[in-house]
Amino acid sequence: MGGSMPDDFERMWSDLAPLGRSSVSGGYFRQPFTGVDGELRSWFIAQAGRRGLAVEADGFGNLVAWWRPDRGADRRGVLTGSHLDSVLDGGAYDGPLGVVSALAAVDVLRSRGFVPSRPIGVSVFAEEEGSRFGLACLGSRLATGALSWDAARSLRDRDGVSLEDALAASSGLGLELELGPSGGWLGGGAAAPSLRERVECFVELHVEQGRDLVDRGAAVGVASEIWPHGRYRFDFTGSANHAGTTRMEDRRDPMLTYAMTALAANEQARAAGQRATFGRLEVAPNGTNAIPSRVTAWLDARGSTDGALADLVDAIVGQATDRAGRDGTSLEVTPESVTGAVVFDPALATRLAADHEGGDWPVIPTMAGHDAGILSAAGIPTAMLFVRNPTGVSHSPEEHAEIADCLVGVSALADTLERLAR
Ligand code: HGY
Ligand code: MN
Ligand code: MN
Repeated sequence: MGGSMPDDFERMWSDLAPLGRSSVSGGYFRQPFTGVDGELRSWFIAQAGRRGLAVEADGFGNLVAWWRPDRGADRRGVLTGSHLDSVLDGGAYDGPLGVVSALAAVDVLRSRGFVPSRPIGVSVFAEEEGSRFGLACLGSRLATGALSWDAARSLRDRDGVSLEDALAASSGLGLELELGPSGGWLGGGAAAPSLRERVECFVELHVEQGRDLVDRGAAVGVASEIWPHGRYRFDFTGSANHAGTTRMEDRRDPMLTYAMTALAANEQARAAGQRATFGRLEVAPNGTNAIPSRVTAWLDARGSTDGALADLVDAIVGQATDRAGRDGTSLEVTPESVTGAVVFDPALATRLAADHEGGDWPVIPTMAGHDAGILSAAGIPTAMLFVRNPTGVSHSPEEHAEIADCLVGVSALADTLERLAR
């Protein structure tokens, strides 16, 4: 153990509360490789130190704090944890709840006198939301090899800063990161064992991002699957012109094509029982008294199956293309990331959900993406626990979980780790 007593759940939660919080909206801006990210990482490293956990970094921004038992330290570990970054103006729980709960679960296990027979790691994956570099689960994709460093290094944020430069600059934030990613994972470079070789299984605890657990009257649940989802950039190009002097019939206005496409996306998704959202827009030149020359919009689409997702996107692109023809504009669509269906290990989900005081935990699907989906797709047996969210609101300052439910979640995670690391 480190020199001082570890903080409990509520203390850790209140430590994190001010970090990256907007005084205007009350929401969080915790973008990766920024000053606030450095504060979040320093906090995590300090918490790991208080528990005597050994922190490893991998040069991609991912961290793991290991509880290594005297016997079994060489065995593959049970990994838990989540992420500390947020969407723009996000809630407090999406990500941090999984990290704080994991540290608190280690404390619970120790207070029970439990000694694991294999290492237990608490992970923090970088840029899960893709809020800065556009690609969700960036850290876990790099850690598993789902994305190569060569493909990732030149990703750019909205100010044109590359991922490579952002990572290099983060050394000035007091982060204990190894720089110069080499494809190895967690501190060893290219010759290090891969994630799959070091990790037996992964469990991510997460705030629920819908109301399924509320409807079922359950404080915690287990994930069955993640819907396929993707991000698609729509570049609508037209012709800039004067807002007053250009006759309506002479215009080539990309905003019109975009507007109709947003309506079409909503209509198509409703009709098919799927999800489609345009939540980000860039307009050039973005002047009040000029017809825009270009509108760039990002579609987030999610479907119940890979085929349903492909059909949904095809239908939206088809309507957008027709409309562009009528508006005299042009459209280019670029899929920026498409993530296939993830079905979590059903035997593991059933095992973790069964035989609890008060009955089995519900096993439910989610339409949100997670690092757990990336690790599962990499062949690592993976499970997720969800904690009830009273309103189901997420990716918003309104996101919430009651403290009593969070503590049930900590205890559920401790039980789960005990089953896996016994
Ligand atoms: O966007 C998502 O589904 C996730 O919350 N990152
Ligand atoms: Mn999220
Ligand atoms: Mn999340």
